[in-house]
Amino acid sequence: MKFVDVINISVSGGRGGNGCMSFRREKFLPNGGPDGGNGGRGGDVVLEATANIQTLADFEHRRRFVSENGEHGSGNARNGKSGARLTLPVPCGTIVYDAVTGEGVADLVEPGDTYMASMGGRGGRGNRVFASSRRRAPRFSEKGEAGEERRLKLELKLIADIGLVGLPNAGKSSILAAVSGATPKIADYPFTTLSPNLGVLRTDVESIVLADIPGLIEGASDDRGLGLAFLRHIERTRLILHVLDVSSCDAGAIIGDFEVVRGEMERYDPGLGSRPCVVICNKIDQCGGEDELSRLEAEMSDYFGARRMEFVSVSALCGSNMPELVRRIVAFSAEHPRPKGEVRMFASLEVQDRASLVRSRLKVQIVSLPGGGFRVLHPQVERAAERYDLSQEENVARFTRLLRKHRVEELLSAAGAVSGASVSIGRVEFDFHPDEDYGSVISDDNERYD
Ligand SMILES: Nc1nc2c(ncn2[C@@H]2O[C@H](COP(=O)(O)OP(=O)(O)OP(=O)(O)O)[C@@H](O)[C@H]2O)c(=O)[nH]1
Ligand SMILES: [Mg+2]
Repeated sequence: MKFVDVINISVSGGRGGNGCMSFRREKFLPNGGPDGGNGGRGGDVVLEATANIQTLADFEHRRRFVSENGEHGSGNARNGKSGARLTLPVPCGTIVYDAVTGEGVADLVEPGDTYMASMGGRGGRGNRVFASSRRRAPRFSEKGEAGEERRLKLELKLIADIGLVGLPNAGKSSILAAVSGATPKIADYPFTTLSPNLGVLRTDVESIVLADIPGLIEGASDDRGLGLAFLRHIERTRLILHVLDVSSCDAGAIIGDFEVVRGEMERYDPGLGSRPCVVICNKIDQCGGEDELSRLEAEMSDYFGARRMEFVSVSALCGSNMPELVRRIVAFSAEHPRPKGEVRMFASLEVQDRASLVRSRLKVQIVSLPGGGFRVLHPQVERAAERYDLSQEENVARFTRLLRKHRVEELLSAAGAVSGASVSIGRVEFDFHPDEDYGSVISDDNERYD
C-alpha cells in the first residue's frame, strides 16, 4: 500500500434534529398542553489512534467525512434519536493541525488516543421544554444546529525508539531485518526502500521499535533523491543508527559518505546532530583480509572517537558481529528508557467535557466587509442564527437577547457600524439598529452548552 504521511481532510459533525412544535390532541382533551419533543444531537467525528494501520493512505480516496444527523423530535413528547458517532482510525503518531490556523491541536500517540475532530450540532428543543406557569402554550420550537465544520491537516510522525539512516544501498533494511522480525525489501540497487519500514526487537523486558527510512543522498535538502521528507519519521527516535557501507575499505571515502548524510540531517533539523548515534560499519565481509579491516577500524576509531561516537563493525549479510550490535541497542534502550508521554509534540488533550470544549472554541470577531457591511463571527451566535426559526416572533426576541449577552451591538459600534449598516451572522442578514426597543424579552435562559 502507498505510504502517505501528510494529508488534509474536512470533517463535519452531523446536524442536530429539529425540535417539534405540537400540542396534545386527545378525544376528551381539546386543549392539551405542548408536547413537541426535542431533536436528537448530530453525531461527532472522532479521530482514534490504532496500531492496525501504519499510514494515512486510506484518506487519499476519501477526504470528507460527515457523521450522522440527529432525528427530528415529534409530537407526543418523542425526542429524536442522536446521530451515531463517526470514528476515523489513524495510525499511532498522527499529529493533528487545524488547517486554517495551522495550530497543532492533538498528537495521537498511544492506541486508543482520541481527538474530537468535529462536534455534532445540538438538537433543537421542542415546544414542550418552553412551557412554564407563565407561558402555557409556547408556539415555538428550535431548529437543530449544523455540526461543526473543520478542516484538519494530519501528519504522521512514526513513533519509533531507533531510526536507521544512511546512503541508499548501505544496508539499512538488511540490518532492520537482521535485528527484528521485519521483512523489508532488500536489493542491490539504491532506493529499494521507498517508504519507512518498522521492525520490533523483542527483549525479555521490552519491545524496541526500529524505523528504516529511504536512503538520503547529497542534496536531499534541495529535494534530490527522495528528499528529506522521511526524516520526520526519525524525529521522535531516541537513538540513530547511522549505517555506512565500508566494502570499499577506503576510510576517506567512507567518512565522506558519513558527512554527506550527517550534513543533510542537520540541515533538516539541527537537533538531530546532537541525538545519540551509533555508527554501523556494514559489509565488513567485503573488506579484504583481517589486516585491512584492522587498519580501517583504527582509522574509524580515530575519527569517531574524536567525535565521541560509538561505532560497531558488522556484516548484516553474514551475521558477523550482529549479536554485539543487538547488545548495544538493548543496553542503550535500558539506559535511556522511553520517556512516558514525552514523545508527544503537544500535550495530549485531556478528556474535556463537551461544555468546556465548546467554550474553548469560541471567539467573537467582527469583520468589516469591503462594501461597508459587517460580519459577526462567533460559533455560538452563528449557530443560533441558524437554529432559531426567526419567522417565529418569540425566537427573534431570544436571538436579540443572545446578541446582547455577547455584547454584539457594542462590538459592532466599536468596529464603526452605524445605524442602518448591513450586518450578517451566518446566513442571516439584517440592518443594524442599536437603539431599537426590542420589546418584552422572554425570561428563561435558553442558552446552554450541553
Ligand atoms: N556483502 C554484503 N552485502 C550486504 C550486506 N548488507 C547488505 N548487503 C547488500 O546490500 C544491498 C543493499 O541492501 P539494503 O538493505 O537493501 O540497503 P538499504 O540501505 O536499505 O538500501 P535503500 O533502501 O535503497 O536505501 C543488498 O543487495 C544487500 O544484500 C553485508 O553485510 N554484506
Ligand atoms: Mg532499504
